[in-house]
Amino acid sequence: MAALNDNFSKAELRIPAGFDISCYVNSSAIPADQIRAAVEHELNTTQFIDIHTHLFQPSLGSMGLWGIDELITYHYLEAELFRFNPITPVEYFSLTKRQKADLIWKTLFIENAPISEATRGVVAVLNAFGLPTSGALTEARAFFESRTLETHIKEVFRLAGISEVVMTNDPLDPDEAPMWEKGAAGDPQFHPVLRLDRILNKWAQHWEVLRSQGYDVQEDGGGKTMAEVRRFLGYWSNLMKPVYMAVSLPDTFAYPEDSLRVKFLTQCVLPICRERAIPLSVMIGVRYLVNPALKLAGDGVGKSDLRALERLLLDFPENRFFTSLLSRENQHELTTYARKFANLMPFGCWWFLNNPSVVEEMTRIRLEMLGTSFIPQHSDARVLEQVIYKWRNTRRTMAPILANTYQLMSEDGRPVTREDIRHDINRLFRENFDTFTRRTV
Ligand code: HDL
Ligand code: ZN
Repeated sequence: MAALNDNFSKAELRIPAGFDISCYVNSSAIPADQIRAAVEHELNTTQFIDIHTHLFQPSLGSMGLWGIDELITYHYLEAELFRFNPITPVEYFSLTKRQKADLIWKTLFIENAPISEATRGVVAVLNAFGLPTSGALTEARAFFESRTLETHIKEVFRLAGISEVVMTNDPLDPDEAPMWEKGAAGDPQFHPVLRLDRILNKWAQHWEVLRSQGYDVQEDGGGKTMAEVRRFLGYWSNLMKPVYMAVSLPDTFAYPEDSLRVKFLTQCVLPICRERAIPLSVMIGVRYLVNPALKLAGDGVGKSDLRALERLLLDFPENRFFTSLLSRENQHELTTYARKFANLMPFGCWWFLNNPSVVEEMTRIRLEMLGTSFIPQHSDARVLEQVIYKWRNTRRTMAPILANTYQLMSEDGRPVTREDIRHDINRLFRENFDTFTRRTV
């Protein structure tokens, strides 16, 4: 019997009965009927990096959302509530957090089966902690209230199979910014990102905030504005030490364009990203507040003209771009562009795309055209415990797709080994991020 991989004993590997143990030796070909099990094992035993979330390190205190009432009042579920319950958004938003959660729970989880992606996710979190997934919320509320945040985070990350998450940090958020300036302690499991939306998309509403902080900026972008915005971004980059900068852009995003957004992008953001050797993440395709009454749940999606991205990639070859697009119709184009530009890293199945039916299609297109040179998923989690179901779903969707990919490779004459699978999963869910952000060259 071939020696086991020396890192694991047979018991630790939890090898299924009747499993041909020889394929546990790294370089042995895996029999076709064992490929799926090997893929599942490697997915389950690799800790992923979650490269885009709205989670916060513990030192940012109240910015971080967690617990059952936050899970149930996630804006994805608020949108679903209004389809099942006659309550108006104005009436709903006048309720307390607990009243909102009680209404959503009754409507989407008791009166109706929780079969949507977002409702099923809450069920998966409750189940992961052994809590009732129907009936009253009493026990669940008592459980989460009993938890200590630091130990809870470690347990949640363990259950999700992630080693670290990347945050979204807004230097113009009136609640978050002061915490950074007071010296919020960093955390090795939470990586900062400098988020640029209020400058690039809402300059008219925010230029006076910069002015009040001593930056000599003008609403029309004239005078010293560009130099001063560079100084602002430099100050916050030194304070936050972001692993990348990020911005969400509308479906109408255009480049080149005679606009303040493009001036800030080309004269301030991209030069600083080059200086600091960090990527810019452009997330394109949002139609903001198509229904303003729904607030955070009110955004929609629009197909983008990717020639804007094409020109950015061409004009700024020294910059690296993480890119996630919101429209399903843009995905094949994005994958094609990634074949043309090595400074483009497609990532994730964003927001309305993070459903198994679409994730499967996107991931298969990307594997077929890019091999493992992309990042399949991020959670976009807003509430801590969401990473548990979002990453469980990713593993569940990825396993058959990866297994099929190796099946085809084997049928075409190249047997797959355990080492292949381990290497590829590590590249997809860790190494591509580390390399693209220059955390490891
Ligand atoms: O702009 C973004 O980062 C988006 O992910 C929005 O936060 C969006 O509201 C969201 O939560 N998507 O999952
Ligand atoms: Zn997001």
